[in-house]
Amino acid sequence: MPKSALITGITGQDGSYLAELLLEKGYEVHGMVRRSSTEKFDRIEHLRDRITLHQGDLLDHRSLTDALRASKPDEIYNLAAMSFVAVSWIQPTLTAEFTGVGVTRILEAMREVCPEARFYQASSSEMFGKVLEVPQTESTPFYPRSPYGVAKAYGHFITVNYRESYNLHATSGILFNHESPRRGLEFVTRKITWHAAAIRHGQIDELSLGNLDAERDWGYAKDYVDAMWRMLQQDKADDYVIATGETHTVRECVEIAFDEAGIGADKVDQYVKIDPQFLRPAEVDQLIGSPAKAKADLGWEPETSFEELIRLMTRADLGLLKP
Ligand code: NDP
Ligand code: GDR
Repeated sequence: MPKSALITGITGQDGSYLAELLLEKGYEVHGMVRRSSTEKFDRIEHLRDRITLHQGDLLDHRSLTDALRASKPDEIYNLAAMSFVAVSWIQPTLTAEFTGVGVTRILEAMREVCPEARFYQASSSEMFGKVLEVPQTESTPFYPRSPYGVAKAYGHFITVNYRESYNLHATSGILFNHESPRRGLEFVTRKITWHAAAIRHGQIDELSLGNLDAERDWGYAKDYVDAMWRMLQQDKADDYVIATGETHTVRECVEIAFDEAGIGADKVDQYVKIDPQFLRPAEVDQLIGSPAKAKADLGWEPETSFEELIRLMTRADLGLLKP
């Protein structure tokens, strides 16, 4: 019998790569999608005839139990969330509902329908926020700096609590930023690579950004979904940091993208305008994760460097926008 997996957030960046990985491994793949007046399934269009989709929403308990009953999963990957940090200040309560309490709803549904399944929670380096230790590990205390980070900290602790209270196989993956050509255009790396390509093709002549000095530990989404799968293959559920252990600035990202696009790494100040609307009410400090435990226990290591990542994203956008 092939294993069955249910992915919430299958239409997102990570959901689409994880679905591909699980299909390659012979899984029966189910995805939960929410109803919309216009279907936006671009990232999974190429997989549509190989996966089964179930209507559901993290706000609706009944739809969660129905999706679990129908998919009978051995593994549940809870990737659905309001995932854009900047919007969490604009919709703080909704973010808490989806990204925080939504985790309790799906854990409760799992307890009711399939308590023997294995559960993965998509936790985030945003929980570290105001950094108390560098690099950050599984035992670094949290000090979130956005409503999103606060909601994710709730999601993390409820996952740990259900593991300890009900002996569920519930794992929290604390993933640092990970990007790809499928990244949403509102996130900074993809915004940069898309604009670099559009500037190169003569379609626009400006890129508006916020804090160029912000630093992140950026990896490749394809590498990171492999870590999610590895976590659920462990006999014991646990928490794992997934990161590269390196940090880079937004400015470096622009320089690499401009170089790859043939604009020139030295042309940042010519094209980039600082727009205060992209500054955040509170910024996180220096995020650098230690993947040491993931390497030791899961045999996982990042395979794609930051520079390779930004170059491959830029090439993808150059192709996409080619006139
Ligand atoms: P995306 O924003 O690309 O995808 C989010 C997914 O969640 C989409 O499929 C979206 O559906 C779905 N979703 C949102 N709200 C609901 C809801 N109420 N009910 C059901 N589905 C919902 O995010 P990523 O793929 O980048 O991230 C996946 C997860 O990992 C998220 O939880 C994110 O917070 C977390 N994470 C991401 C990191 C990263 O760097 N990418 C790092 C650390 C954690 P729809 O298409 O309908 O909008
Ligand atoms: P982040 O990603 O908030 O870390 O959350 P994002 O790409 O939005 O921001 C990264 C850094 O870049 C700075 N920045 C800008 N950001 C955006 N979006 N737009 C800009 O114009 C801009 N200019 C500078 C930001 O201030 C920030 O410092 C991502 C999401 O995927 C979360 O879901 C996930 O949990 C975390 O990564 C880990």
